[in-house]
Amino acid sequence: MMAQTFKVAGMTCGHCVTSVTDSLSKLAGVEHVKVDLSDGVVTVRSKHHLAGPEVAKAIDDAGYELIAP
Ligand SMILES: [Cu+2]
Repeated sequence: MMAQTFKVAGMTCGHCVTSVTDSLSKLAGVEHVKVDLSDGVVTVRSKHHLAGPEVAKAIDDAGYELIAP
């Protein structure tokens, strides 16, 4: 199990948190997603290292933007 943190732009409310959490939770190996709305930091716990482009796409699909890995 490992944890990675990502900075995400555009999240403003609980709905945004749910959208990003749901999208990232669908990635293979992801076990837990925690979103800190106040600073836009998303922590993902997973069975293996997640590739940046994979994470960026999941966040983009949810309608937000990965601004820093
Ligand atoms: Cu929102």
